[in-house]
Amino acid sequence: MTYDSAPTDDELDEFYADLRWADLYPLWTITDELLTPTPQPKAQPWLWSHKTLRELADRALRLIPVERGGERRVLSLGNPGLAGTPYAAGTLWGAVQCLRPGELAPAHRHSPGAIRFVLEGDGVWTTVNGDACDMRAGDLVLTPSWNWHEHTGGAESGMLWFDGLDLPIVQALDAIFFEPYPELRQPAPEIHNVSLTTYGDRERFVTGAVTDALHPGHSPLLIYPWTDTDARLGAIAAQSDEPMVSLEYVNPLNGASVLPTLSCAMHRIRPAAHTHPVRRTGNTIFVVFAGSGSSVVDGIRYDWSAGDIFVVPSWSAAEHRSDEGADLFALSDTPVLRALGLHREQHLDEPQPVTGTFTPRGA
Ligand code: GTQ
Ligand code: FE2
Repeated sequence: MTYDSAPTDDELDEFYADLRWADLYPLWTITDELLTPTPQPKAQPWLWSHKTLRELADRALRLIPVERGGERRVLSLGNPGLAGTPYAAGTLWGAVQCLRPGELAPAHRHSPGAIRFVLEGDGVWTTVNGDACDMRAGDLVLTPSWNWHEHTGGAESGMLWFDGLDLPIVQALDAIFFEPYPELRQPAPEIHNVSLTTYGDRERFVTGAVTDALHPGHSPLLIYPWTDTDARLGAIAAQSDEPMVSLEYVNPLNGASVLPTLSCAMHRIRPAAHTHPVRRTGNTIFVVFAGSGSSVVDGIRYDWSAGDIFVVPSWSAAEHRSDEGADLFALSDTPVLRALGLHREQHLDEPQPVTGTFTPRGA
């Protein structure tokens, strides 16, 4: 074979056409889109305001029944950068869900794992593999992969909770399975919150630096009541002069993240505090549970208050500030990045210059 160092344009055109015909791509033309110096997530930093979420959830409550097939009254956060996919970030599903009083969201199971963080209200319980977990504002409830689960509405109305799932990860791994339970509901348990009675006296938070250990299983504790989370945050805040104190909800048996794919944390920002900017691999959804403040993400300021939900994509620099103090729930895919040796973190020395402010829909 001789090597032609001066091919003609026609030869090259024909060659590239034949590559396309043969379902082959020449890497040398796409190297810089594929092997970017740093992560370039398609998802953008974004914020959904509580006002808009609440208003549209109320209309869904009025207009849409919950039935087998549709399964859930859920409004999923669709990141505008992801062009029509119902995902909050490339790896994370985030949504708000609501139920009418006395309503049932029928039992099913699926390979994606889910967490629920209650924003407002009271009276709903989620039955997870036979264990009825009561849900009140600030509680975290787990429905791990392949566990049967249904939601039952009590007498109260106006309940709204945040759903987080690893659905996009399981989807990317082509490992989605779904099955409806043969009946609408699992047998009604006589007592509720059995996992809490069983494991509730064990250590179930990691404080300080949030560094989840890895475990392929999920936490056997299925409910983390807000009263405990709040008390623990208060205790560590009293001993710390950091601008923000954090705790991660963990498996009480081994200190691992609550689900193999998802880590859940609660951050308490002190009044008049400003956190140091940091970027890390992996996506995070922040749910503002209490208070108000703002976050600067890649130079844009996102003002937030209770009930707002915002996304910080992988490798975006983020810092938070609050005047009155605030509690931020955070859901991330960190355990996956750690398991695969892809976790990286970079602390920035200086606060980011702010070049603009974000206006959420409906503001
Ligand atoms: O409540 O079971 O947001 O199956 C997405 C899928 C919630 C649920 C979601 C689900 C559920
Ligand atoms: Fe589900």
